[in-house]
Amino acid sequence: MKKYLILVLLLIFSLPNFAKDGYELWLDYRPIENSIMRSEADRLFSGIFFFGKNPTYEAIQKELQLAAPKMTGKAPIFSTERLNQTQVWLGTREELAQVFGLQDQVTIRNLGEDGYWMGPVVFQGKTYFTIVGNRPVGVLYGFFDWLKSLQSGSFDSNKVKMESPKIQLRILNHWDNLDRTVERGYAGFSIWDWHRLPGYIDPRYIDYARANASIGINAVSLTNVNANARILTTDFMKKAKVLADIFRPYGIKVFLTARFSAPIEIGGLKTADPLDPEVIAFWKKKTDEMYQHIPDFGGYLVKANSEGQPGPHEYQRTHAEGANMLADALAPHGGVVIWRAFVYSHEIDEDRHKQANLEFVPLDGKFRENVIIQVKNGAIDFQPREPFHPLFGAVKQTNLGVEFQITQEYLGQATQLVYLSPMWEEVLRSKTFRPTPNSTVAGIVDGSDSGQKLTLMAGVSNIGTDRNWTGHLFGQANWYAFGRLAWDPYLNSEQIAEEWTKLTFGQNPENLTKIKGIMLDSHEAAVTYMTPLGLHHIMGWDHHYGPGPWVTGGRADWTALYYHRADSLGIGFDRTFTGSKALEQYAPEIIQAWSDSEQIPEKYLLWFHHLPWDYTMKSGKTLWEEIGLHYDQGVKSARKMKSTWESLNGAIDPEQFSHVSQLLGIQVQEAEWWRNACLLYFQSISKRPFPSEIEQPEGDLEYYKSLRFPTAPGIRPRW
Ligand code: GCV
Repeated sequence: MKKYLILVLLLIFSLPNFAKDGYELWLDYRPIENSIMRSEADRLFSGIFFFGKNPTYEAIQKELQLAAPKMTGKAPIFSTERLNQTQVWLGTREELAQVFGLQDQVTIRNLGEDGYWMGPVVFQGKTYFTIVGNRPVGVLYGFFDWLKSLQSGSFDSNKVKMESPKIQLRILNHWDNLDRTVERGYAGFSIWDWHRLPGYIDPRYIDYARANASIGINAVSLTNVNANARILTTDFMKKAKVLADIFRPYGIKVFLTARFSAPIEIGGLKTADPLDPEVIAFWKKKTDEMYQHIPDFGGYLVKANSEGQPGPHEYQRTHAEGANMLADALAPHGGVVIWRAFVYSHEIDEDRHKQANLEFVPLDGKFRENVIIQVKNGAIDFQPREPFHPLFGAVKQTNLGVEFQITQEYLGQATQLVYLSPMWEEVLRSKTFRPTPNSTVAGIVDGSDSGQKLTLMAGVSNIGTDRNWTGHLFGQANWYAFGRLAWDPYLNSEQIAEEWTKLTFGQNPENLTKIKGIMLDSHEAAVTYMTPLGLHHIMGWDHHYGPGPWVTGGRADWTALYYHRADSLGIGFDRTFTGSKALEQYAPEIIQAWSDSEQIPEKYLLWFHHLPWDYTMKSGKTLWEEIGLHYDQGVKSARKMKSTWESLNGAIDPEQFSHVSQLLGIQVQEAEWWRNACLLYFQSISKRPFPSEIEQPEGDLEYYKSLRFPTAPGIRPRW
């Protein structure tokens, strides 16, 4: 028997690496390379005891059945008694009450609903490695953390580790339509197969839940914020119920997007006025029915009065009146309204940057407790780089959550490697100076500065039916990083990159350094070849693929000209006191620093200032020259990413290598395209020569303007 086991082990560890197509995500569970760690895992996996029985513990068992053979070459053994054969204890604080003293019990209780404690527990002279949570889901989170530490070689069975998430609602927002197209989706179609639900359960649903739980994501909004009321019909509730049942053991709650005009569209009413008694009754009935199907339904996510979506303004009601009406329907069931602050209208003669604050600041204190306002990280729209949204810090009595975009609508879609964590980190660490002098966006969002009770971080999903889920393998890193930052918004991007890289590519330190380096440079590189020095919203019309600084026509606030304002004199959007005054919406410390073109960080320069082409930059060069140098530098950075990657040939899995290598080839071409198109366009306005030290753009402006992409993904195709 022993001989046989050794043989199997040898076989597993000596097999050539199977090509990796990315389906397994970061749950690939490679053989543990460190032999001491492997025998430790072996010992622990040979005696696992659960102090209770529930679907979450069953999920843990299944996960271990999958992981252990890959990590150690052996199947795990689940004990039926808690002492003799047992090495590991798993259970909730209540289940393990006999083994913890009062003080420990209090410590664990203070870790909150989703927290966990893990470490050694000595009982009758024997040490048991123990993972304990206040709820089974806490045990699940601890279990995933434990597996991760075993794989990365950092596990120490004598150490105690305690964790609890800093944010309550860690939610993915899918912009998935019911016909399975995905708005701004670049990884195939929606994974929600509405047509075959509720009868058919795609195994992906379970793998999706596993992946999310492993990084602490605990909520998902299934449908596009540009909503279809049909999702609230009984037929669709039955379908959504199946997904909710699958996700429940993994601690994931389902939210749905509520179309404000649903009372008219599926309720047969003449109005959707939030103060109308029939409308109120419609939502109450709808919501009660929802909870019959999904007893732990999370609530509604709403985009109202924005980009053509219906909302309370149609009835001269405020966002607060609209949100509160839904909140009242949800409150008896413990549900939440997530109301988006992404509101702007081209009919209002005001800088789009200012519109959310103009609408929401006067409503401060008017929203119910179970309403949270979901605010994009910046005031425009997920641009490659944005200063933080001025709503953070501007309200005192309103719950605010932050919305990041994991899908790379403006950041290279699925052809480019752009690791987004540094960008999110930059926003989270931004000082708002309000409500306290040291406040940051993270401190507002996690409640530590704002004092808000309900907290949320949302990420617009980049997931689709592509075999590797995210189109680009490195899109997985962004999904992973979002989960980790939603758990702890103070984590740093390098640590997250390191975790993900080890789980995806293995432990080799040289590979790790190179891959991490590429990831950490990638966001700055993309900003530099797309929108340097605070330029923004200059991408292709509608599909947003590639450059389009010449885009004009139609709604002014959807054109590039509106944002870069390049003319014969200069370039940039004056948002200071001589311009739109959007800067006024920030704290005085920021107003003071940023209204001065000499003091403002150069990365935000043209976001807030319109400056002459010959303006002298910190480098001593003119603004025009610096624009050219930045675009050129961006291209060089992309080329460097590619050449570093090429040096990994033979050192990592060939399928992973080739997939990324090809895409980096496209990325370099796209970087050159951005540089050439933007510089040729801006030169046609500035009428200045290119700095001699930069590569001169190929082609002419007319060529770049003539490019069309009728099959570009992410919008309903039209050709
Ligand atoms: C879902 C941007 C995108 C839209 C998206 C919108 C939003 O404008 O281009 O596709 O719509 O943001 O966040 O609501």
